[in-house]
Amino acid sequence: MQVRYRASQVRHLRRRPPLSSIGRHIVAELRREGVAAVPLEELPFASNRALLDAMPRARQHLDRLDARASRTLEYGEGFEHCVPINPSTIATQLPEFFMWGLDESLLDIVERCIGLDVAYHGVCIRKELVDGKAVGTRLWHRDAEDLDVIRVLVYLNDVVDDESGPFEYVPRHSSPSYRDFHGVERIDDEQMRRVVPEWRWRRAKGPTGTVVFGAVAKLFHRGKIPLSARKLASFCYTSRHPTDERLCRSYSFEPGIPFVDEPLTDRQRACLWKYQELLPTTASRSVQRRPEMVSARPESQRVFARMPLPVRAPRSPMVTAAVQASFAPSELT
Ligand SMILES: O=C(O)CCC(=O)C(=O)O
Repeated sequence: MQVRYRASQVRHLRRRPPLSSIGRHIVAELRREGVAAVPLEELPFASNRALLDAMPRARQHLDRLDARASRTLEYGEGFEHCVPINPSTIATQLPEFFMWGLDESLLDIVERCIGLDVAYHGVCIRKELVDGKAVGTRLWHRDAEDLDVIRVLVYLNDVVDDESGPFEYVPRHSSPSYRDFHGVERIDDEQMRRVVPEWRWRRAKGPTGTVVFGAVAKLFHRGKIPLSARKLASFCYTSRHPTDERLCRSYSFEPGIPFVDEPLTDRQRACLWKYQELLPTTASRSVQRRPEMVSARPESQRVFARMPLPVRAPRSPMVTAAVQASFAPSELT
């Protein structure tokens, strides 16, 4: 698998999109540190204005949500620490968020990081519950949808201190592997301290509009337990042949796709991966209504439950050697 993935990255080298200087900076930081945090206004993205205009509306939506929102959740499990806005609501009332994730300049950066054509799994807009619980993505983990997973977080409120629950991570150069935890599946702070001293942990803080790029399959990270209701938009990307399709689907924007009534370029459509067929046709666009829970896929084909993050199987020495022997085929290798 790894060898085939690397070979595809090598073939993709010729097609790498060019980057702006800030794009090059982000890619370099992801390679070095695994995380890059930049203010939204420093990103030369055509859709920034629309996103900024939509932010107050998103915050209002989130303010109205409480723990009862989980009863009408369009996602599966994995939301015990937060309440999200449903994908169909985003598609119809906050499409600027979904479309920002498809901005061609953002896709260029993500494509350079992954080194392959990318699949966009959508955006999750959510608010943390202030309950002090170490659950879900508040535990230390590496994302396992694919060999490379890029998450782009946009803070919708100030996250300038530890109490606001910043994205916390162990930088790539110090990041352990699952094997270092000897089979422990619930990696809380105490477990992490045993393997990586706390002074090596980093926190991505910043005011409203801070954009955090994370190579989240390559480093241990978590959302620090907040003392206030942090609000966040989280965008997710993998290759188009992810290692764990079920995990990709469990937390995806799939229920929102039938309501995306926006013009898309061929590249943007292709980034929707296996969901392109769910886009409304021109004829059906005007009759789409926001439902509480709808997907064009039959129930039997939908997989909602977010699976526990699998512990990655140790690589065989032969595969490791083959991968190390090859030259770096992607920006993050
Ligand atoms: O909430 C955060 O800051 C981290 C989110 C996270 O770890 C994830 O989505 O995998």
